Amino acid sequence: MTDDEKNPPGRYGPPRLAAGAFAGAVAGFAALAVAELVSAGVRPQAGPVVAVGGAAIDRTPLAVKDWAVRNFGTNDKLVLELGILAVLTLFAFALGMAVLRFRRAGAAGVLLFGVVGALAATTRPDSRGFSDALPSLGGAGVGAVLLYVLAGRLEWRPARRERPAPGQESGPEDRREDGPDSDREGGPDSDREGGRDSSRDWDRRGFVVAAGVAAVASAGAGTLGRYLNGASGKDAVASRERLVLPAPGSPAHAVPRGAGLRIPGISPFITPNDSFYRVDTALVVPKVDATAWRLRVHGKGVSRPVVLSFDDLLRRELIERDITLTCVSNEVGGPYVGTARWIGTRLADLLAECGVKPPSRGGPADQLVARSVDGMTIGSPVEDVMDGRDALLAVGMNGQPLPFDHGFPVRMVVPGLYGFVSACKWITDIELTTFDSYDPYWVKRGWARKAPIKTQSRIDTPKPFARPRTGTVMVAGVAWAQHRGIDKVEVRVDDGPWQEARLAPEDSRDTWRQWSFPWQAGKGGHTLTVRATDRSGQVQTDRRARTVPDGASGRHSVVVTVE
Ligand SMILES: Nc1nc2c(c(=O)[nH]1)N[C@H]1C(S)=C(S)[C@@H](COP(=O)(O)O)O[C@H]1N2
Ligand SMILES: [Mo]
Repeated sequence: MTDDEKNPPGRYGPPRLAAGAFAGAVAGFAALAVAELVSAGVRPQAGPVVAVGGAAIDRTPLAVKDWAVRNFGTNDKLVLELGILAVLTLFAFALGMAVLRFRRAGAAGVLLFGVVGALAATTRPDSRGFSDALPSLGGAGVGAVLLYVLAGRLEWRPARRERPAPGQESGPEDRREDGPDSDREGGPDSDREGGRDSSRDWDRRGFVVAAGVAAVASAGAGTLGRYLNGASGKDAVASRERLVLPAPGSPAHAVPRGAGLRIPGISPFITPNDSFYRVDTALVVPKVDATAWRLRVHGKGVSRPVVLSFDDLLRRELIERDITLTCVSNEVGGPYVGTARWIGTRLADLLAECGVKPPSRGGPADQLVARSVDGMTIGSPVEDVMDGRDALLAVGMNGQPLPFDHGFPVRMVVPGLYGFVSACKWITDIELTTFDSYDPYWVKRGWARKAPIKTQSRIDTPKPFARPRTGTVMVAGVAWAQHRGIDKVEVRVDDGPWQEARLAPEDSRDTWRQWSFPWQAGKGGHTLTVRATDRSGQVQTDRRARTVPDGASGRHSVVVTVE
């Protein structure tokens, strides 16, 4: 039997158990709000939800991650954070109910969550040490004390006899605060009223007032923390706003006329920055102040290690190139591919100045490991980076300084390699090493060490399950095989013969190529399939492979009904 059954709660106001759960929720809310406020003084990444989320991302099994990206796309991070909050809410309810019986232990339970958050924050790869524990510990401390105090308002105490009317509210002078185990069963005050035990009661008004004050104060602290965290990157924002990119010494040639087809529904040839796909593990986008940014180049075979500032980098020759970036997590027909006009400095030149030689010329390092400010590690073959392709330390994207989401102030871009083995954002360190001696982040999680981009094509229009009219239907899309180039695209209707599509002019072999196919569509359901052939003669395979470990393969099909 619970206390509530033995002692019917007041006929007016919330039942005691619900009040306990509510107390837990208020304490949990206060803990998160205080953690948010403290993290503004430390750094936003040290907040418990972000830290635990980051730790969860790093530990998520591949299959789950793949499923999350497939189902939630770029909302996967939001879903993760909401999931963490949902779990915390359940635990807060449970602790709040537990505190009715075990006042000290229940309140101390909140501290346990603080320890989990602190551990997650201090063991993140970009952790700055003990200070990262402060938001979690501070938040949990406040949450624990608050829960203890609220639990005091929920303790039984004698009801006031002189006000027998139902619905009475007792003043706080009757409050008893003699600890968790002091519930008295019956006792001298016992009296019964209408068959109900009204000998004991708890301090409803005191509880509601305390919980209300705590909730309002927490909302204030949380809002202030949010605001400060939002403004925390202001040096970085200012450094980006001040930045005027120098004119590239080697500008990109104009995109050839007609490389971007004017067909409704086709992806634009150059993907605008704000619709460029984003894939990374960062729950809080790093805001790096360009004036404080440094890039260190060191490691095996680096006879002249350097540390570069952002100005050093801008003083180098800048080149401008159109390059299509592709994510290894892109499913056949998927959206994680885009083309930008990048401005940056040649990575191979910088490496050569540092004394680096590719393995084919006797260099001892075959892997270049790029590290970001948030602890990401990305490994690329030194051979590919130095083989003459336009491997860039990029500072500009489509005429703008890199957006924060895409790696401000500097990122790598290497034509022909999937992003996870080439495109390190927020880069700060380049280490020359070997594939045998070091596995970077994604490789540790089951992805391939080396991953050149697979020849792929996508139908952008018509959309799946479209209902076009009979007659000429324009089928169109994009095909890519970066650094090899696209030679041919073919379309097949149902089980018919492969028919050559019209290729738009090629911008470069590092970019995708648009194609179109005017289809004489007859009534009924039809399946359209596309395949590309690259300039090395490779025909896009129809063998289906999943994204793990080195990129999806297979052919994109779209089913339509012609009316
Ligand atoms: N620091 C950092 N860089 C990163 C990643 C990351 O998670 N962290 N993800 C990589 C992956 S998997 C891809 S596909 C590209 C995506 O770049 P984008 O977000 O600018 O499109 O960034 C790469 N660089
Ligand atoms: Mo990726």
